[in-house]
Amino acid sequence: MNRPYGITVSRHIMDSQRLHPKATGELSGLLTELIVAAKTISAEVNMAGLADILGMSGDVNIQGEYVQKLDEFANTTIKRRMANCGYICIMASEEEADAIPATEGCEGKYTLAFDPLDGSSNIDVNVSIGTIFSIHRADTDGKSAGSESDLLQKGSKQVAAGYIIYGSSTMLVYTTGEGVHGFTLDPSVGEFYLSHSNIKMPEKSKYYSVNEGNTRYWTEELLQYVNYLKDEDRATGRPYSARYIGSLMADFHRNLIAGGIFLYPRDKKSPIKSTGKLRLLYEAAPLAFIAEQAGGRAITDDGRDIMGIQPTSLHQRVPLIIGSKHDVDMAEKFLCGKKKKEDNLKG
Ligand code: AHM
Ligand code: MG
Repeated sequence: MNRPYGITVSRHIMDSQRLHPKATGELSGLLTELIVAAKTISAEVNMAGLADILGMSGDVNIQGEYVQKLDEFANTTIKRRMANCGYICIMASEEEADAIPATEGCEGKYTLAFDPLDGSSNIDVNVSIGTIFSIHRADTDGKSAGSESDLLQKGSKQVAAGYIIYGSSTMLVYTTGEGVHGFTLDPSVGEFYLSHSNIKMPEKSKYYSVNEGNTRYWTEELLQYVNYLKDEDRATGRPYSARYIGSLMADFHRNLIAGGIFLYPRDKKSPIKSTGKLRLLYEAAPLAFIAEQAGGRAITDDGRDIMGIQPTSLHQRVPLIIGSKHDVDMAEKFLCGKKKKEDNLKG
């Protein structure tokens, strides 16, 4: 078969590093190690229907959810590889209660927060799922152990973030603050090739993604906004179409490429969701970095910039409104009480 591929992800990372003469190569090394872990997980996810790894492991994680076997596999794969890689001092995983220190003697200057397999409730039904990561620089000299406070940094201080989506193909999407780049895995050679250079999210979209089963638990402002999206107004491209898969990677990735707004607001369904469902460190902040680098925006349902939130705990949850800039701007107007559905009907 003719494979007209060009740039591998390793070359892309090295080329970006060369633009920074003072770079030590440690961030490149870290990303390279993470990509190896991702390829291992990708291979396992692709085999999931055949090997005996579908279903529950029998354990319950820190969030009180049942752990799927593939969750456990992904968590262990990343944890083991990164603890010994020499580039990070401390990690946090969505699946673990406490921070995970690097192996003694292997400490580096970065921290890593990761969701090993987001959307894992979809594993058994073959829906796209993914690994999300967020990298900060620690306050240590790179030779000593990191502490939890090194992990509790604002999204605006991230040095890199990305995700690997295990879908119809496996894709890596990452940013180091110089645009967002996407790579597709050729499983036959085990290499990620640049397939989506400098991704830009369409500024305005025609899709919204939200779990409408929770409507009765929403605020009036949110209800008004979603009803506004469903009203007919050809001039502003409404009604919007609904697209909700219930797997953040699948919903976010579609919106990144095709445009759209994703909402997981706080709701009154359960006390756990009184501050939203998604986690700041493992989901909201890294995706906010990617969205902003692609020209999009990410806020909470009371209009705070996700990137500006100071985390106070490893598993903190936040309401997340993320996607095409114009759509997030409009959502903000409704949610912050500056716009009502009636205003719109007047023009
Ligand atoms: P997880 O981290 O336990 O997998 O949960 C996060 C997932 C996201 O992938 C998705 O956007 C959301 O939960 C869906 O939640 P809901 O089923 O409440 O709509
Ligand atoms: Mg998750």
